[in-house]
Amino acid sequence: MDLKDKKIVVIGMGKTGIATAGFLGLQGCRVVVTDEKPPQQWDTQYKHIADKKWLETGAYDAAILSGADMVIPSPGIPPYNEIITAAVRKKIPVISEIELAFRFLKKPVIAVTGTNGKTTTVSLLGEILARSGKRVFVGGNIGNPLIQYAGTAQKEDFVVAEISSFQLQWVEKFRPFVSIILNVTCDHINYHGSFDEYRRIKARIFANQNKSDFAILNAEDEATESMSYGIQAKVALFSSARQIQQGIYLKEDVLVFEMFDGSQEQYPLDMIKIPGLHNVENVMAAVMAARFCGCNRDSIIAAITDFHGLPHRIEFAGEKKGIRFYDDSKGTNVGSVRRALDTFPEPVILLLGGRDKDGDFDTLQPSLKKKAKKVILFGEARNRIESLIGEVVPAEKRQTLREAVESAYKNATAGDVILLSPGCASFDEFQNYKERGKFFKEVVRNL
Ligand code: UMA
Ligand code: ADP
Repeated sequence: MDLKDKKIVVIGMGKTGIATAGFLGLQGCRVVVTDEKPPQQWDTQYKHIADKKWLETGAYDAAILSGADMVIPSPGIPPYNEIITAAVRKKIPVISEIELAFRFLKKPVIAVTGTNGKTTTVSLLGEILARSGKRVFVGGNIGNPLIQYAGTAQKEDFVVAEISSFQLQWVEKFRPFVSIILNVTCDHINYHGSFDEYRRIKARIFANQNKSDFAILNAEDEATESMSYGIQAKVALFSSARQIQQGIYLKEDVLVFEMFDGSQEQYPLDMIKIPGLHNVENVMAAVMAARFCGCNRDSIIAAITDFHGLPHRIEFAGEKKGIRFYDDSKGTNVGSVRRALDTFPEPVILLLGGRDKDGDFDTLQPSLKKKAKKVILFGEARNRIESLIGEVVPAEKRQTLREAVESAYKNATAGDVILLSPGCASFDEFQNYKERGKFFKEVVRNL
């Protein structure tokens, strides 16, 4: 891709936009950047490019497109943004940062998408590849843009990339060697417009693969299972519920991997230290991806055994008077709340709420009925959630997370689990899910 002397418009001056602008500057482009916020509020990294000769700032409207050869929106800019729609109308190419990065990547990409489990799976895959002696870069939606890596010497053997639906919105040639789609449940509807559109965009992860590549899908996920038709790559499925012919499945206390050459491999279930059947699914996907990258069984087992999960994903947060607390602050959609509830046999007091993302809380009713003793609703979304979950379990409303935790504790008896799995974004009360999880743990400590 020859970008020299091209005028490229970059929208959004967060992590992605700044890294993209920096990369383009080094390619000899004229880079024009814009953001809905004033420059004083741009990511602090902006100071590293602010006075470069190749950089200009422009207005946050379609006038910025005059003479532009290409537009690169940051992932957070929705497709209905007026600069993007104007660019599409004027037939100016719009590509995402991962597309740009892909054109410059020299190493095979293992791309992981799905509504839930991406960060856990890419982190685990990174550990497995490293344990198998491979050099690996782990990046993408997990926090470090791929474009940053594309500008380095690229000495690693593999790139493991967490890929969001936002990043897939504007891809053309992006072609992973191994792609994984863990699941697709309701999320980001306000960005994509509908569940069908969200699902359609997610499926782009396979679109450019060919028969030398691998596509890994969840056989038990309604929305992803049917995606396998039309995929050119070799398709391997994973199932936590039934035997399958090509792929991996859970059978009592082993994972059975039926490989493409007709041979079979087994992995002990007790190597998995992270909780819940959903994590067994993440592990199954990671095992197959690792095998396709040439990792051996012993290293895979060793890395999985040593992987104890990430903070804020059903993380044990303490015990008081026989009541156990779990921090699942990263559970920001209904699908993840459902899987968190499935993880516990005990009566659960669930803390649900925050800033709503149009979640389909009505679909939680069966799980609540089965597992929850009580639901404490908090934050901006509390009234809407109350109207959607109905009266399947006793519910109570509190304004803040602190009040919710205190009330849950008053209502609990020994043997109960108090679970923060909010099913919502955190931005009504906190900077992000990490801050919310830390705050939860602090309140628990001080009870
Ligand atoms: N902005 C606009 N107009 C808009 C929206 C945003 O100008 O309509 C501006 C903001 O003022 C801000 C900048 O865009 O200055 C932020 O851009 P961004 O939201 O794309 O954020 P980045 O800092 O570039 O971070 C992005 C991902 N953010 C989103 O997808 C929203 C990060 O994922 C990712 O880690 C990072 O790139 C590196 O790849 C975050 C995320 O929440 C963690 N992702 C979603 C998720 O996981 O559910 C998809
Ligand atoms: P993502 O990066 O896709 O947001 P994370 O690994 O950070 O995924 O986990 C986010 C939330 O989803 C957590 O609440 C976690 O417990 C839950 N989760 C993890 N894996 C799965 C899965 N395979 N299916 C459903 N929920 C999951």
